[in-house]
Amino acid sequence: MANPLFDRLFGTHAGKATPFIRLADGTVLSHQDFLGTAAQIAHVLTQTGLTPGDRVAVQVEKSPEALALYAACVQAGLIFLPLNTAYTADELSYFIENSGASVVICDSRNEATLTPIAKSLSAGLETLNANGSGTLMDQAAAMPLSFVTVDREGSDLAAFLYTSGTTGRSKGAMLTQDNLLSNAETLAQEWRFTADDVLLHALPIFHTHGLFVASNVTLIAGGSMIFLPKFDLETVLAALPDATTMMGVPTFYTRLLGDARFNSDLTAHMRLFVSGSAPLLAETHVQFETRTGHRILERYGMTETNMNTSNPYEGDRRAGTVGFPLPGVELKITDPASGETLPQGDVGQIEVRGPNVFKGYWQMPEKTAAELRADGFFITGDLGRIDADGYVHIVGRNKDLIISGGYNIYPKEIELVLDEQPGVLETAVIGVPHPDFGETVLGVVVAAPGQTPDTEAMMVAVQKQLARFKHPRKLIVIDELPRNTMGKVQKNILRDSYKDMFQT
Ligand code: MLC
Ligand code: AMP
Repeated sequence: MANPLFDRLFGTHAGKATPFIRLADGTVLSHQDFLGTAAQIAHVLTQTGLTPGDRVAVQVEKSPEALALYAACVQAGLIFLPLNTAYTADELSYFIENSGASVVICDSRNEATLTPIAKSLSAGLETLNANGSGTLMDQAAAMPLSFVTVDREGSDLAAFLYTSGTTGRSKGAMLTQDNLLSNAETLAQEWRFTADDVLLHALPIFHTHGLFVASNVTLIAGGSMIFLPKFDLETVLAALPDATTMMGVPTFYTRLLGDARFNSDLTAHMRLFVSGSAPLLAETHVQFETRTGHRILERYGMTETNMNTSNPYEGDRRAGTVGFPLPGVELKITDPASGETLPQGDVGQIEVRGPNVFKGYWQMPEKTAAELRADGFFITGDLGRIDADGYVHIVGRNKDLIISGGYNIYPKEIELVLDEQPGVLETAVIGVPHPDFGETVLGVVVAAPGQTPDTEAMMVAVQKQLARFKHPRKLIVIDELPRNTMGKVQKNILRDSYKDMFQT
């Protein structure tokens, strides 16, 4: 028996003093240092009584210890459940309850709020802060630096990542060891990662992009990462000369292009810039090449599937396309109504199948069946086409989703909160173009007859319940929502009416 994910990502580095994590202050942690910390955390978790398959809910700031917690879960056969640091207590209660997490690991500053929630759901609670302090590491310090890896199969679950849905209820996407491992192996190969690579890592580690794509690819290649707490323009510019590669959401690249210091001299030594999680405007791609001489490599993925397509490392990286299906991934364009494959070049829904595709939504068989076909094809909800050269183009979404700065926001979740507020008849939440975030959230409100909703009070209600990045940047009150003959709100008309609201 073995533990394929741990053995391949982490185990191969056992005892190696090679650099793995480089911090902005110059500290370098070796693979050995990192694995020692992971082993100590694995002891703490298992000594509190956790057994393989238990869920570990984690809402902590980015730090080497936070990443070691992920490695510890893999080594101990526990299911890692990372959560956006922006989530409110209301949102967290749902995730903890829905996942049946056995323990919650949070920042000390949220301990008082989360303790009663964890207690009421019979979950333990430990703290871990950005500087590595807290009850988790206090206990870990006394633990041995090695841990006997728990046997797991490739089909066993490694992580739950929650993703919102069109009904407003988040779903726990169950990812297996094989899902993560197959994708890491493919990407490292496709993008030519080696032990010499130094990845500039400024992404959060609670989503697929920063956690699995960036970290797993680096681990599998034996390279190192400049591990920054977040994307801060000054820090990123200062760190670039020491990096060979960078992964980011389009906002990273537009922010870099907004600074004249970001030029061909600063990037001459770089090997690769990868973009994903949201559409990279063709104009950003072109501007980037003009400024730096580098062509950004755009790829396409999602929480449920990891990465599906990529532009080629060698060959033409085409602006406005997400490249070709990755080796081992099948991609087809189908008719949303019939599910039949459409003729080459037609626009339809994108479906994917492969070792990267998740196992289903935790305890939601109906939602799983609605999106994951019995033959293994996953209906992504994205609309696209394949051109004559085989490049995949994403042309829109068949799901009501806003992507702001790489974070997914489902309008329904916000509409449910807004609709409940006094004086409101109904609302429609839409995404409109935004120069920094790509898209941003706009709330359109219709007043109940004879009433005037208090939009400021509505924003307070939103703030209490929903993470900051989901908040509408503006609420506007109109007389009525445009509807089609079936009575369905025509969000496309609203999007068109307000498309210039945030454009400069
Ligand atoms: C922060 N804010 C956001 C936001 N991020 N609002 C909307 N959208 C976002 N993405 C809030 C802040 O809380 C702040 O609130 C205000 O907006 C402005 O903050 P900022 O300082 O400009 O934001 P910053 O902290 O710099 O963050 C922006 C960002 C960050 C783009 C750097 O959001 C980020 O790192 N995004 C990456 C997301 C990601 O990793 N996605 C991958 C998902 S996986 P206030 O109160 O100050 O106004 C996936 C699959 C795949 O999609 O294919 O990869
Ligand atoms: P998430 O559920 O957070 O994993 O987000 C996945 C969604 O992000 C996909 O379904 C797409 O809509 C979008 N996405 C990811 N990468 C790209 C890309 N390169 N271009 C356009 N959209 C993308």
